[in-house]
Amino acid sequence: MAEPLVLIDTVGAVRKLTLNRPTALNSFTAAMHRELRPALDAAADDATVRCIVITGAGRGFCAGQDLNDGDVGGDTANLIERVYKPLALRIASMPVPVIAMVNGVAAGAGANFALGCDLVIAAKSASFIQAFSKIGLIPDCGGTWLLPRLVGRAKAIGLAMSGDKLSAEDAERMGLIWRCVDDAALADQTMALATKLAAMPVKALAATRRTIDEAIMINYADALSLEARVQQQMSGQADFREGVAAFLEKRAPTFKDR
Ligand code: T3D
Repeated sequence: MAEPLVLIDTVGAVRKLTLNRPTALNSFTAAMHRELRPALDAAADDATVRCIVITGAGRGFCAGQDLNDGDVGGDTANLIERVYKPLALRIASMPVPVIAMVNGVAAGAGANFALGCDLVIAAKSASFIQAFSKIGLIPDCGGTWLLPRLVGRAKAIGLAMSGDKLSAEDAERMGLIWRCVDDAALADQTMALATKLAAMPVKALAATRRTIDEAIMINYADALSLEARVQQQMSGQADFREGVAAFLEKRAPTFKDR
């Protein structure tokens, strides 16, 4: 039987998805997308999953669209509408935090797929490349939206136009990613972070992502009103009551909402 193109492991409340085409640096094919989307949907629907980690097998994270796959060079708008837009929106709407554990090179749509996750933790030897310009394309998979918001217009345009490789250390310095760690520590530090997030009120963490993303696009007064509305919803959740009770009773909380 053929190897799965997405490996699925569960450790406690953490679901780990590993892109598994290491000989082509885990670049996306139609077949891989056909496994990745259901794997994300299943994680979203599984009440026992409270944090997701996405990584790549072998020496790369993901080299973007597989340039040998049948989809390339055809109806690109259709490919993006059909595949990359739903993928980016799926990540942005996950009910639990999503961590990209970037173990190696992340290029093209692979880089922006990682950057669309809530937290990006990368090995020192990893790198990020907006490879699109080198083949006459523009950043996709959310890149044009994410890059200026993460690093500002000047750096966004520099990265996107040059297509230069950015080391994980520079990516952290620039504010493109959350953390860069020693290669040997990547798996343990990511799992420690994922386990910590999984024990937190994940419904509020997902609402935090949603609200920050929305607040970026509205004015200050509207953002304050948005906070009021979302906070009203959150304060009606069992997790809020549990958090306050645990604080007052000087005990560790047990959060269950999702
Ligand atoms: O219509 C549309 O396609 C629109 C959609 C666009 C979305 C996109 O993502 S566009 C951007 C596509 N990605 C790229 O342009 C990146 C291409 N890859 C590279 O530039 C380099 O591979 C890297 C800089 C990422 C890594 O370089 P290096 O030297 O570490 O590895 P390598 O030797 O180039 O690659 C290793 C193998 O992976 C190699 O195969 P081989 O020769 O050992 O059989 C290489 O061909 C393969 N590979 C890497 N990236 C891709 C790929 N195969 C297919 N597609 C790839 N994107």
